[in-house]
Amino acid sequence: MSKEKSNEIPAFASIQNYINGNFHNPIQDHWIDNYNPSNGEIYGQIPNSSKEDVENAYIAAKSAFPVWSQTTLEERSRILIQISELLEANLQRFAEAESKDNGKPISLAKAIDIPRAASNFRFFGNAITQFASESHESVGQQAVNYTLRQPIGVVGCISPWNLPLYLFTWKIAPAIAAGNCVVAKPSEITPMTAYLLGEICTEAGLPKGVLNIVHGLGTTTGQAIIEHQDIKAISFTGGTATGAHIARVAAPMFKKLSLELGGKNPNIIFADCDYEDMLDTTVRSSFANQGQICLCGSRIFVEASIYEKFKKDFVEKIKDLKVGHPSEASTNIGALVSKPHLEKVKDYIEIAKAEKGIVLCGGNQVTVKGYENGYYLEPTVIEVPNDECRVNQEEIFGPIVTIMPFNTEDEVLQMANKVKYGLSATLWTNNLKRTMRMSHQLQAGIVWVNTWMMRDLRTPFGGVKASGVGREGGFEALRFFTEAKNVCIKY
Ligand code: TXE
Repeated sequence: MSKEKSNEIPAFASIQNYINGNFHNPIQDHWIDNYNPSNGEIYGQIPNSSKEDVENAYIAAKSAFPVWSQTTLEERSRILIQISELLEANLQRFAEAESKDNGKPISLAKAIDIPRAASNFRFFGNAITQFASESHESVGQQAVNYTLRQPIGVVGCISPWNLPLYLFTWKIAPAIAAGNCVVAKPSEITPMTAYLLGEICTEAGLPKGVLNIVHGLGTTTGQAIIEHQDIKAISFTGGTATGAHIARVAAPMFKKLSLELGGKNPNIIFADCDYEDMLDTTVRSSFANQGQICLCGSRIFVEASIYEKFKKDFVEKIKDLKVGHPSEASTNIGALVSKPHLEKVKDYIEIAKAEKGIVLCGGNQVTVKGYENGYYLEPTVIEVPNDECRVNQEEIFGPIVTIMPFNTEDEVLQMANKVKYGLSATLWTNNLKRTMRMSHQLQAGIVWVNTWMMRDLRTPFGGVKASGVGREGGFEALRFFTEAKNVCIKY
């Protein structure tokens, strides 16, 4: 295990593609500026990789596949766990890079994002040694059937900016554990930790070409990956519109797809819940990572009998949250990821007002002393007049939540389900029968009861409706990254 490196990301950091175990400039020498959201300054450049770069990544992956797919599970597992350990040993360095690139508080990157990326490698390193397939004896026909789970070949992994390394590795780790070779693209807005991961993989002894990381815009680099005839599966997390586009491009080539898309998740609070626990968790589920998590509970529905009390207590707690520079330990809310995103989120505050929403707290851009050009916004709570207004229907993906009261279980269930998304839902109640009735009827891939974002990596993760198709996590991810083949032998 190597020692933690103390060197910071240089003030001006340019990064390269990681192809066949080496770092390369983009062939066409096209570059994109990388902004630091905490101060609005350009602090580096990243390749805008072309089709040729993606082709080189593909060739490296294809060449590595015959050996990697035949490498023993124990050896693959050992390397994945070694990557995990190196990530842990480099926690500080990775957390600083993530925070600088994304604007998230460093405390969050250190406590959640980077440890979770390390867990992804450790988890799938172990899971692959436990992954089994079924066999069936065809009684009376003197035959036995067994299922092989074979790696697909070269697969594509495309990830977003909100939890950069956490979501990037959530795809890469099961893909390589299952014996595939990968062409991966992180978000062009937050590429830094993916770049650093290349170094770690080399150090861990991952054979050349098993993981190839190309940087660039979705419309150039991402498009070249999804259009590639021989990249047989795509695992994507990002916006719903992009997911629909990928599905259209991939369909004629019969690519296997896993799409984890947007959410507009209900947080349903009944009067019989454990109030203090609910209140603290609701602050987190509303504003963690500046509200830029697809699982955030952005629509809060509160039973009418406790609505006024909740409103007062919640707003009081929100006013205590400190918006500040991501590197300061006391910061609760860091910077939003980019200027265009800040503008989009701010627009929703105006849309809410025009729709007769009442801003109960927040609503303003914040100027942080010394970082005046950073993308900071107050955590904002909007009381909405009805559940059909745009701020209650569209994914904002920022530090904005809506609240409104409800009277009955049926009424809130209807409102909760009346959006195009169906990723997650949170339910606060101590009534067992209601818990079961509601959990079974909520249109969501994940239902949390009396908690939020508690994750066990063995469980299936994904959404319904416009929140996507397919499931990640546990053996579901290993099933996605393998083809099932049935062998029938007559004896
Ligand atoms: O996502 P995009 P953006 C939501 C959120 C946000 C919106 C847009 O509402 O405001 O999506 O965010 C790559 N072919 N979520 O613009 O564009 C792109 O380069 C192949 C929810 O960042 O979907 C990046 O690597 N790839 C979400 C990735 O797709 C393409 C997290 C995601 O970018 C591509 C982030 C193309 N044609 C945003 N176009 C969640 N569910 O967690 C783009 N990409």
